[in-house]
Amino acid sequence: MGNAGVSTAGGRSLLVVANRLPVDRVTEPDGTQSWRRSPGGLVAALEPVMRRGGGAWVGWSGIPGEAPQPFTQDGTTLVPVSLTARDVAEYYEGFSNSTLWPLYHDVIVPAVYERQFWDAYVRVNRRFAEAAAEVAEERALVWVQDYQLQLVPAMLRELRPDVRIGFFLHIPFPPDELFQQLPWRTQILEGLLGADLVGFQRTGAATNFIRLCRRLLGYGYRRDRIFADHRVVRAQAFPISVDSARLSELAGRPETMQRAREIRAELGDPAKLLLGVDRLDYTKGLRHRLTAFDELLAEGKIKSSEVAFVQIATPSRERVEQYRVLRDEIELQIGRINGERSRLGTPVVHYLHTSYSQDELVAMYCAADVMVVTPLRDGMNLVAKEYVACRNDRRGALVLSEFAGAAVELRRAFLVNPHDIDGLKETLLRALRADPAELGRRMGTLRRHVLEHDVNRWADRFLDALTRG
Ligand code: GDG
Repeated sequence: MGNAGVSTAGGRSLLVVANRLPVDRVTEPDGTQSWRRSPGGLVAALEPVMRRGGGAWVGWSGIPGEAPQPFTQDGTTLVPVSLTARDVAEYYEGFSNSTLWPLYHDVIVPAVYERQFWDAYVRVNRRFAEAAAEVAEERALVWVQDYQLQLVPAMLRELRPDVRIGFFLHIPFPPDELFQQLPWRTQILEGLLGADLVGFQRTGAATNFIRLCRRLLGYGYRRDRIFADHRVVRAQAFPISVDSARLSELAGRPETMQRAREIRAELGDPAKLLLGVDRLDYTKGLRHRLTAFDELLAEGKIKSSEVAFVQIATPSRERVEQYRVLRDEIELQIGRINGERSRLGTPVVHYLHTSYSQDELVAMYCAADVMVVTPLRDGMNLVAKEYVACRNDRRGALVLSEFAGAAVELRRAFLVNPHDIDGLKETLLRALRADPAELGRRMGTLRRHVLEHDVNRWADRFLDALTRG
């Protein structure tokens, strides 16, 4: 086995193929350039898996133009794939984030169907498949990630019939009526069926996929097995999670607890602190939670002298039109709330359009009384699980949308339908007013689940299933 592989069950090496490499290029104050681990759901989830043994990872560096040579970082061999500025506009911002992302999230905003975007998607998927085919070791396990690369499994199988291919979709897989809108629907299904194992966050998504293969391609199935010509493809749920033990340990450090106290003090020691942490994305239900919070203030059910709302909105996909529109809307809404409800020197909503270190994020989780997670649709939502993992004190309330994949497991959260603003207000109030005994019982149950079902278990389950065949 070469140094690009990690030994897994069955002695096969592991190769991850994802849109992005798990690092960002950064320029230090002295002008030197280096790579730093990037934020975001997928990297957060896979980093500990790779750290365990040093595998190889094929992906884009995040910078358009010629790809750097392969290099090694923290024991992982990183193999950059090049994207031109046009590829970024058409494959990434176009087909991935203006077509697939809205379509797979219940068309919260309209999906764009543009033939040029599709052509770019095919072209770039082929480039990833070729790069993977070139570096995968003999009989390797190749784990393809997410909606940007749904054609890679079939393309890779053509080039390298010896490897075993797994695919994991981090976002929802839509029901029949929505998926059928896609002009390239059969090609996407055929692309995914190149895998031996197709993993989803929820059972319902796997069922949607199996039914579509039946309806559009005529393939029979039995339970989670699809009979695709001469091959059997399994479609199953593998709910992703977080590195719970590591987060819990970080949260327990004296310096984290001290920082959590400082954060509260900097906010004027509010009686109750509410927190939202999201990429600035229209799927995350920011507008709904802000509306509910605003109305509670307007009605005097909560007082601006007693509460503070911190919303961290990490910049995301800023060149996609719908994200620009969203940013304007959210900033207008927050400006209005603060204009009408704040007191001199203490805004009631603290809006931070920036990215934080994980240490600071964990301190925020520890400082917050109510974690507000209200997506309109979300594959899983790691923020909800991170909050639970950090609450060693069993305090804190998790308000969680029924439309996040995480709601399937976190039944003892304060579950809510974010479209129902009255229901959301009532749930926020219940979470704010719950007594410590109730919060402790709820959080205890949530913690048992998240600590046991962590990201290592997720990866092990997926890779075991892939290895077993
Ligand atoms: C996709 C799916 C699925 C956020 N701000 C900062 C920061 N983050 C980290 C969080 C969390 C991650 O980013 C966000 O993950 P989510 O799961 O909440 O959401 P998506 O980015 O939409 O992820 C999602 C996920 O993939 C995994 O499968 O759960 O459904 O949409 O880890 O902590 N991290 C740091 N600074 C920030 O400012 N360091």
